[in-house]
Amino acid sequence: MERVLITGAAGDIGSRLRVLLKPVYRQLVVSDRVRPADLRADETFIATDLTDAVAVEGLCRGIDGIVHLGGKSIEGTWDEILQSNIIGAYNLFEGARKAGVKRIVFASSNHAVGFYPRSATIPADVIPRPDSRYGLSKVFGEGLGALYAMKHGIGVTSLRIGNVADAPIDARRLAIWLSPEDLVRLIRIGLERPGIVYEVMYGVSDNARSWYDNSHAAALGYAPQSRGEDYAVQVLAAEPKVGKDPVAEHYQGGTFCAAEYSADFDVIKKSN
Ligand code: 15L
Repeated sequence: MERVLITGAAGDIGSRLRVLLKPVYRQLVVSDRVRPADLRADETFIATDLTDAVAVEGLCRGIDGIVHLGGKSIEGTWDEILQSNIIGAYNLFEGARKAGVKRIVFASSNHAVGFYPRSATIPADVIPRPDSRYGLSKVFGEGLGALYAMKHGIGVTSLRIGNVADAPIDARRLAIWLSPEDLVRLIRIGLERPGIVYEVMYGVSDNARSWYDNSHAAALGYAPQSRGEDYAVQVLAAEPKVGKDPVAEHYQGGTFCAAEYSADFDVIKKSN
């Protein structure tokens, strides 16, 4: 892996990875629709709109591996999600195929499986239960990954990322927190580990309260070094005690599940 591309490089995770992956890959190319405000002189930046298939194909030319973060990273209208995360992701995989890219790490999300209850511990091969149009677009991206891996031989890894931050920010994130350094460990497996065809891993640190069975990631060599539990006392002390939404509290996806919710929760929750 010499020439690695990060899409969505101006976002929060992208900005962190621009710094953390710079010493790892000799030629790091960073891309987004808009130039990151803090772009340094030694960074190679190419402005690209993911909905522009021709431009995306050009962006992929000469690239060995891609970390695809680009698109919308929260819930949006159908048209926003369609343009950024469905058409955008399709253009990215198709551009990568045409350019002969060897590896892609796709930033999926916990929201691809957000409608599992917090009482469950789910493995990587669980049936998707997206909790939003955003989560649905991540299921689509995972599907693209499997298709382009099996049909075109690109080594693809989907990371169902929890929440990337310096520390867990609330009780829910104690279960799904991912430190930036552990994210780099996962990305390096996806880009560098020999023999990757198509893999799904949960993007979480070593969290005692995790809702995920990440044994598949461990088998691929993932050994997280950050522990969510180290922050539990202060996070739980700051957690509001009242006024919580029962749907958000029941499911792993939290408020993404509760937004626009119109089912009969008492009936639905009995099914799982
Ligand atoms: C995500 O997928 C989002 O990109 C991020 O903004 C957070 O909302 C995160 O999930 C989360 O669930 O905390």
